[in-house]
Amino acid sequence: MKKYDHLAIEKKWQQRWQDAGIFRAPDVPAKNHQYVLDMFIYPSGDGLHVGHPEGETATDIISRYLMMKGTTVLHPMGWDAFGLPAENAAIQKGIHPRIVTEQNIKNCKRQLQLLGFSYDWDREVNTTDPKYYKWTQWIFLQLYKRGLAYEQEMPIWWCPKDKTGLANEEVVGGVCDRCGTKVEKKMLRQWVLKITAYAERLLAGLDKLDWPDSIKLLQRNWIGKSEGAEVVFEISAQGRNDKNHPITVFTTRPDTLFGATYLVLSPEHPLVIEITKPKQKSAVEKYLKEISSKSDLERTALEKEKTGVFTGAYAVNPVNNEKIPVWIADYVLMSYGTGAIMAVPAHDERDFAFAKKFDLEIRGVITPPKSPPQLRGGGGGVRTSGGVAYIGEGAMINSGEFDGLGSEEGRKKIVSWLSKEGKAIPKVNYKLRDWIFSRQRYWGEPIPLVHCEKDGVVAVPEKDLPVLLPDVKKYEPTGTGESPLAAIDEWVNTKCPQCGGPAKRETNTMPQWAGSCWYYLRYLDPHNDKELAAPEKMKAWLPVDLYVGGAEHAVLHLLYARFWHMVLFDAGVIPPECGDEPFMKLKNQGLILGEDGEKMSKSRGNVINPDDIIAKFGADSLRLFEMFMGPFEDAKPWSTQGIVGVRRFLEKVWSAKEKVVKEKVVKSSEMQGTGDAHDITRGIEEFKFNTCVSDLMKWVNRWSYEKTINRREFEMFLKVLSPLAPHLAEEIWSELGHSDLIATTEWPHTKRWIKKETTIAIQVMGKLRGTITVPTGSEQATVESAAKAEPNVEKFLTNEPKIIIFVKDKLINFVV
Ligand code: ANZ
Repeated sequence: MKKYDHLAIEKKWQQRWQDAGIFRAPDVPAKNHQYVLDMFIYPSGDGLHVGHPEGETATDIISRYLMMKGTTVLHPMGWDAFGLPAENAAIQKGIHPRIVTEQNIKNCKRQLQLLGFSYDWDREVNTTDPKYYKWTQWIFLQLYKRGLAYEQEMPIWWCPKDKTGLANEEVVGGVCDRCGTKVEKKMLRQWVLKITAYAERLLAGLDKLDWPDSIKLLQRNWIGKSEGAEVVFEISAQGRNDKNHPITVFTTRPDTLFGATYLVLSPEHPLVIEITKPKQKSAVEKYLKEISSKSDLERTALEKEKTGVFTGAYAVNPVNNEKIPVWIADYVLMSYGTGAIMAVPAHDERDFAFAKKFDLEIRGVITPPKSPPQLRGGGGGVRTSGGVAYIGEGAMINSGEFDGLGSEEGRKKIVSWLSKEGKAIPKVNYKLRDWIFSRQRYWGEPIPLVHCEKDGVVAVPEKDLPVLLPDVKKYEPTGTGESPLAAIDEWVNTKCPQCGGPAKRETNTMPQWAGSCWYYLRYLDPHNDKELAAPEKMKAWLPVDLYVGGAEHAVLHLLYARFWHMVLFDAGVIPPECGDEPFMKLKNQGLILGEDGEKMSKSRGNVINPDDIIAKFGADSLRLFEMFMGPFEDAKPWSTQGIVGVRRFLEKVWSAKEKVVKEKVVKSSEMQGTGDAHDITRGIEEFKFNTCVSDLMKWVNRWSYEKTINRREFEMFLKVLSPLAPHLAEEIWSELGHSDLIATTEWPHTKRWIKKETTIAIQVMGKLRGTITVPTGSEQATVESAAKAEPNVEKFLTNEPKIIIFVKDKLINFVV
């Protein structure tokens, strides 16, 4: 027997697939088609580690399976190549980021190709290619023309290490999501995209998507829709020089208005200085200084010790005309609602902690329903006389004529009553903020705008796109809030496209997320230089049927891409037939951890390089093991011992072919393998690849007890093995004498396998004494022991039988 030479086999079939062009997708497919997409890869200098190909293996299995089922599949790959790491490497090594990027792409592509993935490489895209980013810039102009891109001087998050501004989504727990450095607030001129204009659609659209609930929830919370009301409190003039000041608060609980015992302004609220009484002035100023360095997260944490200061002013509660004190506290943010709140300590946890600390009145106005709390929703705490706020809903008390009403009805009635006097309006707020879109770095798409002394901001005409990223001598960020592009006078100074007068180019670049917002459109028509993609090609393939990638993109890429898609849809660039959602079904792979159970990272030294694994065990072993490690969505540690077991399984498949015989012809319904193939088919469709692998293993183990393997069953096995371990399957398929590629054969017709059973007569001395039902084809030993145990038979078998007559599937006769 030849040895299983994985290196030779894998190289050979990768070449054959490429030569035959079997993974090339047509521009306009037949009716039955699927767009299967991986989140494209950031080509890092370290290449891929074994964690990367997990999602890619899954989409490859699905694509190959669908192809064999007769579906036309589009399965492309490309490179998300702008961004900081290439630029940082360029700074360190003194090599142009373009060269670094090219090298990295070459290496990552080589690694992907070693795994035998079924990509249509003719459609490869690279976000840093001017032919690609021309269209990224073009899309920016569509946003700009639709009033969805605006310029603003605003305080933004600034990473002092990366020396660039960040989007809110890129700041996690007060640190830069990329490098872990504590971020700072900085006033900067910014380009901002009005994603908030799409908040409601981004929220509503989630309902039609087949995405993991966890990701939908993250997006819902990030968009953060709150329904409530704005209520006006009046600060009445007290002294001679005082004016009346209306203060508007946002509340989601107008049903608690009678329990509002003080107001709180955010320290940044414009009225703070005006309303503060002379006596409190110095205390207030001191407080404002103290909190200026804190992040929103630190300020609003529930468990945080509350701080604040009294202004000396009083406001009038519009429901009962009571005078209540106005405080300043940092747990109220200027960036949300109106920057002012009515505090209801009896029913809000932060207000409760604050009132306890500063000895303010706590007045309960909602009583918990008597029925079990799970039927009512809401908080489920205890009454206010205890140690906590009751945050749930219930019946209104201490609320004048509203007493007895339920929270929901009470809210409506109070708002409608106050609105007649112009003191309240219903209001919906979103947590979502506009997308800060400029970066003060080099390696990104130039924003295609110029600043003209006369005409102001002017869009670069479409015919002049792309605005090429010029070569610079120094990539280092300046740290001044300007990108390194600002230092190239001959690039910056240009003519205004409108008046021809002197103008300066915008020097900020786009964030890394720009190119990845629309790459799935470009795959449909990657070489088109007239438009981003031809409408008939978009109509043919969109939306993406299956999207696979990491869950870490939940509120970044997956939200941004949906936003751009909706804008392009509204602008008529994406035809109406395609729908306004880009990705219908989403699956997230779990992280593959190092052997030590920690996240793989260079600094921990636990990174496993796929090159080494492929050289030693083969791509098929790696693919199969990635799938066998555990449920697709779960995090799971790498195990080199585990891959040895998978390799052993493939060796068994390799030697099983020696037992294959042609003679026995069996109907597929009579083969147990038909049932295994059925289970494996289901496993693939349900993303349960780990059970697919164990079903394949069980199948092969069964053969170890047989002298021969039926050829028909073996070929069925090879076909269902082929999406998972395609190289080995092709090799054995051709050794069996086939001249076609197994990847292009038809997927077997499978059925749930039901074991057949037969009833057998049991005789003692030729007389019928009973019957038993056994699996069809059972051997004498099995039937004999079962028959002897039958009660009625046992009676007559006083002695050990001298002779046993056995006719398979018919009878057994004991002669005593
Ligand atoms: C009174 C009240 C009583 C409130 C009660 C809650 C419970 P969401 O759901 O997150 O939108 N709030 C409003 N603006 C704020 C700001 N700028 N900074 C901090 N807190 C703010 O939360 C809305 C609630 O958060 C509002 O409703 C307000 O407190 C507070 F029993 O008003 B509530």
